[in-house]
Amino acid sequence: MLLTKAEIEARTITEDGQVFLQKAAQDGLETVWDRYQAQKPQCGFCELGLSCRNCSMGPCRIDPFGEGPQRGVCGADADIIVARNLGRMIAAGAASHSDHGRDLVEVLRKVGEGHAPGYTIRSEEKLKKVAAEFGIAADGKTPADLAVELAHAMEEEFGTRKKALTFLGRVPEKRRAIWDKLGITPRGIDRETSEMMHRTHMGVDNDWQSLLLHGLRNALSDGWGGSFIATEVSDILFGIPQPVPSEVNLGVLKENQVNIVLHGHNPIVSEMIYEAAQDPELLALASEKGAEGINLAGLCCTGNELLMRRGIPMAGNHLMTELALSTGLVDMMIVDYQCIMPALGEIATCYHTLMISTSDKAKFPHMAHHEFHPETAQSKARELVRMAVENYERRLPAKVLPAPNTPTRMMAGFSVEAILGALGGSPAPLIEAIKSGAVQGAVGVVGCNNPKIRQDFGHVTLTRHLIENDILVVDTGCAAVAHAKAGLKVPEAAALAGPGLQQVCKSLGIPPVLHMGSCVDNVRILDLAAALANALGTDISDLPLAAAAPEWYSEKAVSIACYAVASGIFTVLGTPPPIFGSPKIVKLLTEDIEGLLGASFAVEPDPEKAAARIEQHIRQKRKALGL
Ligand code: SF4
Ligand code: MSK
Repeated sequence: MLLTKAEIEARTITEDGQVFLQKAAQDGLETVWDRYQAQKPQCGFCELGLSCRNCSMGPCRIDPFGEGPQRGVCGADADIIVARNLGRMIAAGAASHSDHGRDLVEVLRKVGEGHAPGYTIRSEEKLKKVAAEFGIAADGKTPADLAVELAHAMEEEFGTRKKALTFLGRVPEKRRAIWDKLGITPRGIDRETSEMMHRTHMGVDNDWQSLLLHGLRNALSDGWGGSFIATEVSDILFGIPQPVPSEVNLGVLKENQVNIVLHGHNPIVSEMIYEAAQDPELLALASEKGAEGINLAGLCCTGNELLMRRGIPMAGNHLMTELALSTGLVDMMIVDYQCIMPALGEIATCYHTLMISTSDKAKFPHMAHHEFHPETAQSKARELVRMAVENYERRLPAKVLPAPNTPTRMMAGFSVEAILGALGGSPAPLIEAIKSGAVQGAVGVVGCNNPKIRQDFGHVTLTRHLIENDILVVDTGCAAVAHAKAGLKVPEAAALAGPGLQQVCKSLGIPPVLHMGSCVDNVRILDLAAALANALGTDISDLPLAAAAPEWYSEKAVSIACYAVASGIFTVLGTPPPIFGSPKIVKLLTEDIEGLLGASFAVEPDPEKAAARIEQHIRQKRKALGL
């Protein structure tokens, strides 16, 4: 059934999204927005965090109006149930990021052992730096030897034999002292997740405050552990990102080229596909089939990883993944894991698109499974690119609709190293700009899309307000892609910023919104915040910084938000987390936690109001610093 203009505009602010929502409807597809409508009204108990199915005496639910049951069969009250549910969300998010990190460590080890043809060490500089942090001397060792030693040391981080994770060496002393005092210093990465699952089993930790504290520790094991390892090892294997121009929106899919779309999170597969797509033999085959080249395009965080290092254009963010297929131009979509809707395979059956899953731990209906392993990834990537090229001539002309809008230009690649490089090698110029007030502060605007929010509206509205008020925005994930589509990631966008930020951006030739990568790369923001605090001899919570996730949906985002707050960064969420069934927990997380951590959460669905709250927070922090 066709959608009205009003229905379409309520779903997304993006031009390409609006066109392809109608195309999808014409082709009879059911999209994420349709399925969301069909689910309404969603369960009120679950929205409030008041339902529990942790054991088979249940499922149980607590009546938020106080009329029905106030305890589950085991006796758990609303506070315990909400805290346990939140804890399990954090554990799932931390596990996802950290397992992604572990997969990269495995490749690092196999590269060192000579068992991963096609992969290499692209940044010996970072390999040596990180090895030194782990106490491994580089003298007289080959990069291969060092890679094996570092991989073994990192594997230890996942276990239980440590008092504190190694990357905590980058955390300001004052912050470490806070964590020690609260007993939330993360030990082993897997240990904290495993302990959370244990604590939330029936009859273990039944103190909601103790559960929440462990939630913070679990999230810190992600931020300063699993995700940190994922980002650093990706840089070692695939290179440290540097500023790179690119393009975004569905217009990056080319009518006259073989289009391969890469979706998911881990660059292990997509980097090999990138190499294979340069193969002269496969390019010649594409030409034989009538295509003018092999065009790679990214979706979600795998796309962001390739964009940051290779400048590969982005087709879109989370809510565009189904609509990308409706162009009829995707010859192959290759997925790894996380944020890949199980609906995608079935949608692709309406077109000629070949859908390929690649991870032993992520299989999907209606997708062909081609498992990637470091030993065979190079040949597997060539096989898949060949299949995509051969599929080009099977396009169904009646189903093809190229995007009517031209791709929007953008700039990405702002790793911490690239930002410090642009500043002349040290954070001092940024600190000076903050002291002078040219830059009032910095905010990480991160996270997903969610069909409960008009696509990209939350991100773009919030960010426009912030830069207008001289607040530098750094971003990752789907938020970064939203900003890019809105044209905020080109140096000319400095004209949209306040006078101080505009001046700084113009003198450095950078946009006012800096792309720092994928979701695991939120640790680049932590790393930069810690570097600024260390340079000033203070704590992260003293700095005029904030974070926001206006359209978050995933459990990973819950873990990210928790490690941001635990690291001292005030964090505003656009969609409410399932905690409102416990007024005590809401009060702790939005008010009382400030006294413990120097940072708190806020929930504000209206992005203009969220901007006002963040601006007020930044003013307060500046005042406290005497600025
Ligand atoms: Fe019900 Fe308690 Fe079992 Fe949860 S753990 S399902 S509240 S009995
Ligand atoms: S988590 S930011 S939906 S990809 Fe990377 Fe997934 Fe996007 Fe959230």
